[in-house]
Amino acid sequence: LVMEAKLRQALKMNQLECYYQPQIAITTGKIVGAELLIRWCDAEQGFIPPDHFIPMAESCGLIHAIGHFVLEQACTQGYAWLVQGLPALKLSVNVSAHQFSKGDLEQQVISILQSTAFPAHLLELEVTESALMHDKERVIRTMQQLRAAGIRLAIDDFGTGYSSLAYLQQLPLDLLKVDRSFIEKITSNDADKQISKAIIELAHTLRFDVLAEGVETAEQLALLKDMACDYYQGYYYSKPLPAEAFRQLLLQQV
Ligand code: G
Ligand code: G
Ligand code: MN
Ligand code: NA
Repeated sequence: LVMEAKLRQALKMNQLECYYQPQIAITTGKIVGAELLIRWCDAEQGFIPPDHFIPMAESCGLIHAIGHFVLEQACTQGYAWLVQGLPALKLSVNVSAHQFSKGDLEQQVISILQSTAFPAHLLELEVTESALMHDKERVIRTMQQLRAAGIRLAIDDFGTGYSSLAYLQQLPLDLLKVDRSFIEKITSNDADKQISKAIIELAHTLRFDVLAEGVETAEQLALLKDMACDYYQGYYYSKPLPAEAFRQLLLQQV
């Protein structure tokens, strides 16, 4: 409860900050976008990892306010960078299952896009496989509405859930993100290598782009390139960065 009050306060006092992890096109080596990852730095407790406070925020309902904050941050920052003349970048926001099933996500996102003037096609929502497993009819409808508004959709942590291929085929997805657990052992474990390869082929068969998460070495990247993976993110290129550091990194490549 103390933690919940603190988180509420942190949100109000602007002590939550979004970091940006570059997403890179494998063929060109260029940054094409970034995933926003929230950070909470508390004056007394120091850095509190999202793995810790996101589940808490989900159970107490604060996730809706936090989710709104991150979406607004993405669109505001994205628009500011466009106005500054930086190359158009896709910004990816993690959307919790709770936000996804509440029923007003589409309206919320559309209203933020309108008030910030950020182009819908540069915003991507990342939803985990498990978030899509509940009310499938409704999930499909929500996704179709978001898609109709021009927003991109990605499936996060792919390979760890239980999506059937029949279901996956019905989802209006743009991007499939291969879970970091497969990439981690892609060069040392043949099963993980074959699974990654199969996921990449599956994505392409369904006409989705595919991104590998958690790439940490040149060897992993080389293998992914051979497998025709489209994009990657990971410490090999950059860890998540504060907005200004990310902007500096972008400026180096233009
Ligand atoms: O950078 P990393 O430690 O940040 O993130 C840990 C976990 O927290 C990841 O599973 C990530 O999806 C989740 N996370 C980070 N930022 C957000 C956010 O803005 N919203 C939600 N729902 N989850 C987030
Ligand atoms: O669950 P989700 O994919 O949204 O969150 C991504 C998580 O992975 C974040 O905690 C992020 O900081 C972390 N991450 C990003 N790149 C790497 C990497 O190369 N290695 C490891 N170990 N973690 C990473
Ligand atoms: Mn993610
Ligand atoms: Na992930």
